[in-house]
Amino acid sequence: MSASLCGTWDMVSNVNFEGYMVALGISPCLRKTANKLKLKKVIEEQGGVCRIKTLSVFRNYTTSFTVGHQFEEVTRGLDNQCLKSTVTWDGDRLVCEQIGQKKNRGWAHWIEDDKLHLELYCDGQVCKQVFKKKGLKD
Ligand code: VL7
Repeated sequence: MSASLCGTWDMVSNVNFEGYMVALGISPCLRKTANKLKLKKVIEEQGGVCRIKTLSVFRNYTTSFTVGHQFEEVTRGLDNQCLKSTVTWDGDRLVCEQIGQKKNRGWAHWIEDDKLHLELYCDGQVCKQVFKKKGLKD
């Protein structure tokens, strides 16, 4: 895990979260709640294991993985699917491929202008989220 992704990050923008959630088959009621959330990312690495926590007042979601090793990901509290996920580095992007019932599902993280960027994609929909380091101004 590149040191620069590690830390606590606060969401500053969230584009097409709605489209991504529709592609995941999330109910209108849950989408309405989720769309109002300001998400936080806590990214840590210890002994070769990376942990990404997505935190909110409503629900939290944590995934832990070793880069380059496929793992079983259960998206509990999200769309509740069992996925075969693999995280790799593509240049300076940390990229996850999530194999399951949905086509073309995954995400990519990278740093740009001191911000943490995230693209979440599923079945042709792309959600773009940007986070700033906690405690720093934009
Ligand atoms: C995880 C949520 C919407 C259902 C609840 C909304 C609660 C807070 O995969 C993700 O992160 C990766 C990359 O950083 C690491 O796991 C994004 C949040 C996307 C999808 C589904 C709405 C219900 C959201 C947990």
